[in-house]
Amino acid sequence: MSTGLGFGPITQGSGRLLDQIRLSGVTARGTHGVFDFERRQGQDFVVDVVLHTDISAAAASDDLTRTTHYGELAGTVADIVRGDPVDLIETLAERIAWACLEPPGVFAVDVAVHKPQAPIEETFGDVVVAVRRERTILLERAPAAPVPVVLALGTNLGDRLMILRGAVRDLRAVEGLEVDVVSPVIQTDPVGGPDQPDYLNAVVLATSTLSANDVLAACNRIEGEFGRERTVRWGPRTLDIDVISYGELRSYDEKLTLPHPRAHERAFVLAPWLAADENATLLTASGPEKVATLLEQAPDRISLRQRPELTLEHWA
Ligand code: PH2
Ligand code: MG
Ligand code: MG
Repeated sequence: MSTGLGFGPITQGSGRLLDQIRLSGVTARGTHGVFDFERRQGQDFVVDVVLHTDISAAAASDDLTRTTHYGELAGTVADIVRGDPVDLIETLAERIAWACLEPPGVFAVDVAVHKPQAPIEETFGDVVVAVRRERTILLERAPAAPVPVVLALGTNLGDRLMILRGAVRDLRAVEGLEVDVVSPVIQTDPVGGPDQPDYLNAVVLATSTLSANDVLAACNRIEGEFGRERTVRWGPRTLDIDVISYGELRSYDEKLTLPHPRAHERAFVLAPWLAADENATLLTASGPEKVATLLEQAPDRISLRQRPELTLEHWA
């Protein structure tokens, strides 16, 4: 069995080298292959996996729940090999890679699928397909079933109410995005950034069949249509539409971090969200938290003013 697993170490955004969890030689019978006899008889497939992750929290706490359980990982891999047959070990490798990226702490995965009894009419040692897949690919995948999406809207330049209404209208028109609930509008003091006017904020709850990247692209397009310019970070803006969460997806991508890295501490997001869904929860670094609880701790909650006369719902 080869021990030179993977393609070597990778670095996280900060430049720090990631740790690895390596599992090799997971052997299970599958019926993958192009030829009929392979589909009928089946054969052994052997899989090696390298998870690129950060094990320091698990090591410091000696806590299994803070890492990926290698026994479960092996079971997941073997189940995929024993599962639905495909023609190519390329397809099998990719399927295994997607499954290995599910646990939140896995930044990337290397998967090697060996087919030692492959139908090759020459003497050969082994045949392997090896792939590396990074977490960011999860942002590109259209979901198998519609995914709940939370969007936060903010504006502090121009005719703010008309802008929010226009944004909701345009979100409703996005193909593959179903707007389910539009929150009440609140007025908020600016949080961070330069001296600037008050904001109107609202939250839209939607369901989507788009990939997370496509949801972001739709939001950015609508921002652009309302004349959004990106000059000063946290500066005044005609329209900001942030993707707060996309199902349970966790992403550390700098263009789209999910859930939104500051939503948990921003009353201007949490308050309208809670008004739209009293049971709302947000995935935080320490697991799911009730939005109601987070709101009680949000520093900017004191600056919120209800504006019930500013309605967005049922406005076409
Ligand atoms: N958005 C920001 C920065 N600060 N403050 C309020 N009150 N509302 C916002 O929407 C907001 C902000 C960056 O997106
Ligand atoms: Mg924002
Ligand atoms: Mg934004």
